[in-house]
Amino acid sequence: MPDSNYEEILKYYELHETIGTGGFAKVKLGRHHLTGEKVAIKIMDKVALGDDLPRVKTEIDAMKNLSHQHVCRLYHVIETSEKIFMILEYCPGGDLFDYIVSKGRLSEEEARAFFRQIVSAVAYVHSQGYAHRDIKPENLLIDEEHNLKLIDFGLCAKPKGGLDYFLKTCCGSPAYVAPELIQGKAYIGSQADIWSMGVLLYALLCGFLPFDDDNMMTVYRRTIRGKYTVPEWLSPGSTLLLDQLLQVDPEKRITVECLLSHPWLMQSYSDAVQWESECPLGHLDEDCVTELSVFHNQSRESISALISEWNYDQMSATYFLLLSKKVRGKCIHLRVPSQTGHASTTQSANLRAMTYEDVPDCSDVPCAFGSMEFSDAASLFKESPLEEFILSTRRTKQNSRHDTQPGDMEFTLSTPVTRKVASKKHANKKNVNAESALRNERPLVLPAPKAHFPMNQTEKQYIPFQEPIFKESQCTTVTPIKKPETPINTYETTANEDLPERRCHSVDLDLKLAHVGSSQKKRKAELFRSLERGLDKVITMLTPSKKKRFTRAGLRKLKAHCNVTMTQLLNPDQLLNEIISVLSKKQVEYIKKGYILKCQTKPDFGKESIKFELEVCQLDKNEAVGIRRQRLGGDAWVYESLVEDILSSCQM
Ligand code: 6BB
Repeated sequence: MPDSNYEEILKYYELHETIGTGGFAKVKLGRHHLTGEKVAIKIMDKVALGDDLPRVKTEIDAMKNLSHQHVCRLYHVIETSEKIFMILEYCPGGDLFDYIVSKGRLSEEEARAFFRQIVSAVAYVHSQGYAHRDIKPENLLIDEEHNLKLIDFGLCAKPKGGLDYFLKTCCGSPAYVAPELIQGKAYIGSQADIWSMGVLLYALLCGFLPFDDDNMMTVYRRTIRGKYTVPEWLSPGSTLLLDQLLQVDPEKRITVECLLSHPWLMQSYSDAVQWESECPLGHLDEDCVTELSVFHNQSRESISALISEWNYDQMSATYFLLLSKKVRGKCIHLRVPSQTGHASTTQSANLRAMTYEDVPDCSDVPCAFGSMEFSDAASLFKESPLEEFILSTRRTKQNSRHDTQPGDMEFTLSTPVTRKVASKKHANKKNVNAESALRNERPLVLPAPKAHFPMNQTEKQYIPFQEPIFKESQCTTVTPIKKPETPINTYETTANEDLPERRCHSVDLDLKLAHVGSSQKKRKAELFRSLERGLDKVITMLTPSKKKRFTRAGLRKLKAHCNVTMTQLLNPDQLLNEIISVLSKKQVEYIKKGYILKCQTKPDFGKESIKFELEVCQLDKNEAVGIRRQRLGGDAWVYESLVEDILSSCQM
């Protein structure tokens, strides 16, 4: 196993900026030397992972087995003495949650187009014997072609006897979790996924969640009751489908098979949802094999044999990335080492620092390496000390998730437990009163501690959810409860179990965070009002630009995007100075790189540090300057509030 962490990854990839953080991983933009293709690099520190290491193994094992047009592709796994790197498909559209927020809610047509892809992905995952168990908009990414890709298989389960076998580990994100899991019953993984898909469809069509509240206990109670409001804009067809998905009794819930040709999903489509893989691993693409065999000067047979080992090494990555280029109509010539200054699939590393901006394009337009897209601010600067500083932020124990052994007694929550819903601005005010719209748009800031469900000896299943078990006066999240005196079966004790002292500490921390949550709610209302008065928000999604465009002054020219706020100002320096003065007033640390400000809040006790980027840019079709914003780390909700606070404080 290689000792040097970053040296190993740099043999094969350029590393750029962080594009997201989640739980115990950070995700960076990367570029594969040989193909010039962009990739997402998920980086995990083994020591920091601790007990969560099995979760990473679960995710890697599942992703190696899954090959589908709507499942994020795993290309390469690199393990060093300290780190695990997962090199994954790049999805420049970001996640579906942010997309819903940017639009308020989706039209029925757009929701249908997305939901068909979700059904396709989930049907495929189920057909391979897996239940995902954490389906939510944050785990669906949007690729270059505006297609969805399912991510985060760390909580997935593959019951040995097949998907019809019962599972016991209760996991997922509170707002999306099925009632039978909350009740502590043994459950069928595929049925639980269908419930989460119901919550997700509701979020797409409504812009808020069906079972929601500031208090997680209330969320659970509402979920178990299964009653939700039906906004007047929902069509009878959508209402019926939601009813079929959100059936409290899992046996009455619609199955994925029925969904494939459901009338709602068939509306305006002539075919049932296509769930089979369009890219099964068994078949090798002739052209990609030829290119690799020419490149390595080896026979097609030996290259085919090497690829077919599917070691998730440089050979697998190069093959997958070539195939992806071919599918997108780009040329698939590999760059020889002398062109790249980097290692080939077989040669050792040459770590000469070189970016794709340094080298000429490989050929004509379709195969140009030099083009960078909107989200590639990365190429403008390398890793900063600030970044490393943020890297060292504490990973809370409450956020930990781990392996899913059938019979585990723990209730393991998805991390970070962030309830994120759409802007009030977009809610239908006729039907959703201001209070509830505002309440619904408030995300959950609290990471929940694990709760231990007592087991019923005779029934050999968890005792159903009982209110007295959870004392609301004690917590706003699920309070860890006492375990039964006598362990019922061998599954009960897990390596990860928290000591009582530790659990108390977790609750304590959660309560502190709970206050952050409720004050944020009030601030959010204020901020939205002031923002709506003062700012004109651009909510059109950006079409990825093929060329990096700058004005003379080094200002980037960007297209309208949901993350770009327009101003009335014409002078970028004036706007930059204004933002800097507001950041200083608000005690937000920043590093300035041209017109980009890499910002982070000071890590406070009990509060996560929020890391983000603000960039003064020029709008494509406008002389006015704007501000692009991007969250790089920390809670999405706190980030939204903070940035809106900053922007509304700027004189512009
Ligand atoms: C991934 C990705 C792939 O990201 C925060 C967590 C792939 C992310 C991406 C992006 C925005 C712009 C450009 C690329 C596999 N697992 C996780 C991944 C996790 C983050 C998603 C966004 N929310 N491309 N991108 F997200």
